[in-house]
Amino acid sequence: AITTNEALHEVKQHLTDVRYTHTLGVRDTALALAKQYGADESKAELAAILHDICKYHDVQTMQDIVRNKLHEPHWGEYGNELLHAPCGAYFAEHQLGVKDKDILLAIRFHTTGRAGMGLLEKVLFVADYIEPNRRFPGVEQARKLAEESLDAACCFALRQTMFLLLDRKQLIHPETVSAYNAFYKQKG
Ligand code: DGI
Ligand code: FE
Ligand code: FE
Ligand code: FE
Repeated sequence: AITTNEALHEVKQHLTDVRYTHTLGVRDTALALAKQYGADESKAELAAILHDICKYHDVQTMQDIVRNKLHEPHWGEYGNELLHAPCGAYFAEHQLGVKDKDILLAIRFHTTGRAGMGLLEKVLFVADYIEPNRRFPGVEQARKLAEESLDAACCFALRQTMFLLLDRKQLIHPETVSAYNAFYKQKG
């Protein structure tokens, strides 16, 4: 399996400096959250390092992957921003030999979330949202929530993302809605 150092070396070649700095922030935050909430720290670290590996990959190539390799064209029908998540998981599995299902799921759903997210998925989802280089209104509240409840932080991030998408008149992926509904059903 790929080591964390090999993974860092690999992702650096695919990312801008700013995006690489974000990735290091996600790694540190994912490690802290994994420790706090009892997730596997080495899985959290590798998932975090690799999560945005396809962020700057060619859109046409990624459209081709979600249609013809994953047979899940819906990823490309709700906005190009979503493609890097399932394609990142595909890249990690097929180019880097990552076999761990939890890591692959965490990368795959790091942008939309999904109903019934596992612990590692939640850790990466929240870490991506609150890592120290993130600056947006509400990030401080998200960081506070994450200290008390991983689920509360996930809910908050999903709500804020949907507000943002509505505001920008962008499509909301069904997994984003399902993830939101699942958290709120659970809370009642
Ligand atoms: O890759 P990052 O910037 O670190 O973060 P990310 O993978 O969470 O991507 C965030 C972007 O994805 C942001 O511009 C909002 C967008 N996004 C998240 N959920 C949805 C979405 N875009 C659409 N169209 N629909 C969604 O459901
Ligand atoms: Fe991302
Ligand atoms: Fe995110
Ligand atoms: Fe990210």
